[in-house]
Amino acid sequence: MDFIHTADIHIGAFPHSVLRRANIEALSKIIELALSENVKTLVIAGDLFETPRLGHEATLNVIKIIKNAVREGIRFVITPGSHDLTAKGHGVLTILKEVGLVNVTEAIEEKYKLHLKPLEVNGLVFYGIPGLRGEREVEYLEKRKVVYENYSENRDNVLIAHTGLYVYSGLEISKISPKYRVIKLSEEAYSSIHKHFKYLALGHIHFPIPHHEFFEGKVAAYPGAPIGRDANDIYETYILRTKLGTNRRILLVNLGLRNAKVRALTDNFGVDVRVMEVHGMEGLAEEVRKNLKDMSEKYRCLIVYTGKVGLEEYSRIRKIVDDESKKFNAWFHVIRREPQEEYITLLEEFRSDLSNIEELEREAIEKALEKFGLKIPPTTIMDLISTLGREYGEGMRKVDVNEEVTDEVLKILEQIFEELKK
Ligand SMILES: [Mn+2]
Repeated sequence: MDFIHTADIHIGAFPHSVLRRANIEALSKIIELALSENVKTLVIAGDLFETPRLGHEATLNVIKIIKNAVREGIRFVITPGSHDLTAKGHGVLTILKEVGLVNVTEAIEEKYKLHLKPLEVNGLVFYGIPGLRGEREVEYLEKRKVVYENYSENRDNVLIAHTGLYVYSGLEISKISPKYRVIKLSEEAYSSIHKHFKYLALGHIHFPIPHHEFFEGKVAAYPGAPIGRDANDIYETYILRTKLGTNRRILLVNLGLRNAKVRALTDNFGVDVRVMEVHGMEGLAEEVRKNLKDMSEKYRCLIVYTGKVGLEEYSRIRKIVDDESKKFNAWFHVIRREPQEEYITLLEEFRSDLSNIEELEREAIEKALEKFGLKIPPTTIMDLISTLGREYGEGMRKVDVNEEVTDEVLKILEQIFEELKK
């Protein structure tokens, strides 16, 4: 019994940018790949959408794409990720489910347990753990408080989970990207998962893990994002191609009699990436132009490291890159420091890097909470900050976004007050 495993498509990411259609085109490509392998079950392990930023045009297009795929015989199995739904459980995913275009796995939190409902599609049974606020899903897994309802070992069961779990791959996820917090469950928790499931279909980490093109056994894997949602992901695509000799991908999973066999279906997803370092202003425009010209995919992405230059020089460099990129309709990102060493020495020892904003944010918040003696998880405060900093998506009404933000902020504040009462 075969199925395709993908995740983190993030339709709606990169709004107002050259890349704004790349993610939706990746979904079309994924469907095309599935059909060419004659596989009719498509599992999306969370973050199909970048909800707060998803505009009406993208919504309409995604409905058309999914409708056509369903007509071709594809059946979608989707577990909500942290970016898929609003606080009220609204979102395009709910609409798609209500009109019967996709299947969404169900999970209910009740009496300190997470109850998962089985979802049978094309002879396979899926259970899905969604991405919850404050990473509560990890706690449920670790304490073995996940209930697989109507479980039968005589069927092919697959667990889908949108969460940051440690997966053995020979590479350390935290070294690949310090932005991910990865939790290593106890032996007992892992063996409980493997006792019930031949395959653990993960989502949330945008880097493919294991990054190999074929693997088998009692497997847990991250397919990785086809495109990603920020500059970090675009850079990781470059690293994947140049340092690890592989590519972005989806996974073709075959549940054998005892073990799962997994094959990567790699693709460029229309993205070309170049990285360059600036060593002075002379000849810079030409070098930028050459890099842009050398790229052949539809989406040209250029990442430029300026080194530790002054702000004025940085703006001059940025202006040149901006001007040249416009001529090629290219996406660019200019960073005011040296390239990150850890990507270059991916397999060697090094400490996590503090140049990552989220990591810096977390450290600062942790320190502040400690200083004031507050026992609130730093992730709750980070949730609050990111909710307050939400952008308006294309074609969205500001009042709707404001209302949504207010609702979510109130919910987070409630959580904080609950914690403080303890
Ligand atoms: Mn994601």
